[in-house]
Amino acid sequence: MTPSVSVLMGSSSDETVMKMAVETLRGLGVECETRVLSAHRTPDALRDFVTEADRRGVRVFICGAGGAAHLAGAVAALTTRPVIGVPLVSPNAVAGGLDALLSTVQMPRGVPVATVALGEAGAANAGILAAEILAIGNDELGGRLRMLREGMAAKVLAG
Ligand code: RP5
Repeated sequence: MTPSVSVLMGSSSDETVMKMAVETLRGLGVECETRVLSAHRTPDALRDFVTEADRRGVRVFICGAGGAAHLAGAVAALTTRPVIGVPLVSPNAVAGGLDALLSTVQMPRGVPVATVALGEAGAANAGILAAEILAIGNDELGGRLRMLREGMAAKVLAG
């Protein structure tokens, strides 16, 4: 069966952070697949994968990349499915990842990327946001998202 979400990352060195998106999705019962593909190093393979994933019925793309982080933008150029961009802090990051944040968020009008926070918090939120998109018209998933929120609130209030 085609997973609902493709989680892409620009390098295997992004895996530790991007697994937060995967774990969040799986925790919510959302099927996903992961691939390492780069806008710069493997442009042809990226185009082939996104075109095929779109055809298979993947509904949301999550893309994590650092530095000149063009992965999410390149994917958004190839599909009209929602694309969520996770800016990552690469080893040679400028200003703590501001380079990746701006590269991901500053898309031209007409080709949006929903950009989340940097790093692990962003990767987890990308998983939640993808689930929220899929929960439109899926009450069961919506219920699991509400439970996640209630669990967070209970933890805060318990001190
Ligand atoms: C980006 O450059 C990747 O997404 C990664 O965050 C960063 C460094 O990649 P490697 O040189 O470790 O492969 O393209």
